[in-house]
Amino acid sequence: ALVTASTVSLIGAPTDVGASVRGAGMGPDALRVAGIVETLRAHKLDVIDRGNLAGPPNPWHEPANGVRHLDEVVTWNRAVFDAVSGALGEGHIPLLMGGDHSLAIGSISAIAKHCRAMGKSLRVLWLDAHSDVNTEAISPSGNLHGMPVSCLLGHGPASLVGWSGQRAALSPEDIDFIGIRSVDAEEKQAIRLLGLSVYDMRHIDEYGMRHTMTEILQDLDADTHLHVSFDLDCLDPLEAPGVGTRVRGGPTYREMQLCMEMIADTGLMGSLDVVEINPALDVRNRTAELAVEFVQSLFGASTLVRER
Ligand code: Z70
Ligand code: MN
Ligand code: MN
Ligand code: MN
Repeated sequence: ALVTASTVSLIGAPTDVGASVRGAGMGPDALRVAGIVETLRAHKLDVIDRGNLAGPPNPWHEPANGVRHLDEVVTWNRAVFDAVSGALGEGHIPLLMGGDHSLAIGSISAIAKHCRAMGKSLRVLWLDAHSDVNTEAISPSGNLHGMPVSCLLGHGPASLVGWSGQRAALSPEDIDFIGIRSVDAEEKQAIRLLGLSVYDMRHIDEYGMRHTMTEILQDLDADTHLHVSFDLDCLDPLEAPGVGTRVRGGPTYREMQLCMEMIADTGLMGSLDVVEINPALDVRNRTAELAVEFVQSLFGASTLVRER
């Protein structure tokens, strides 16, 4: 493996407060049952499972002022922020096991703060069927798992913005989206206005995963901290049925393996979110098992049988 640090800290955040489909809170244990700890250890990584964070239950309310469960999402993200900061402070690679994708607000805010302190630049790869760039003003659902990117860019509910120590944890050029195919109407305008780099399924269909990833990864340098935010609904639901929002037409198993292997080849991945696995909707834990396979590849367990 080319990763710089060799200790992975697993952080479980068992909640679905940012979603309107329940079940993503069981994601951390589904990943453990699928063998995430043993699999990473087999690849000579030190793994510390820090267990699950504690937080409020899902109150199951309707949205208020454009957002559902704001207080609960804030509380969960505070716990995630602290745990991810702690792992980074020890020189570990934090691996956040969600939980829904709103938890990326806490994890990426902590990572952005750490990168600024270390003088590193941060690049985020957002692997998702959705772009998650809604705000409370434009979201059709009020679900905060559709808004984490906006919060990280400095637009969103005040209590979820500014955690990295600056209004915006990320600038639009710091993030690349991969696999996108479901974007709400006003969200599209936001993407254009912000000038975000969206490598949607149309792009992957036309240019292929290899060309797409080559383009995304070409301008990384040795001082870049690469963060991967992996929403399992990025994959085609034929491969990964255990997600709250299935959107057909996603990357195949092979395309996603290549994506992960090309990320691993950079040797720059310093942190990872694995989110939106919904065991209640899965088939025999298939989606968590698939996630473990892709995490292995991200950590350099190439499926290659010959040297290139
Ligand atoms: C929609 C919204 C979303 C995940 C659904 C969907 C967002 N754009 N994200 N499932 N992971 O409600 O904002
Ligand atoms: Mn998402
Ligand atoms: Mn998604
Ligand atoms: Mn870019």
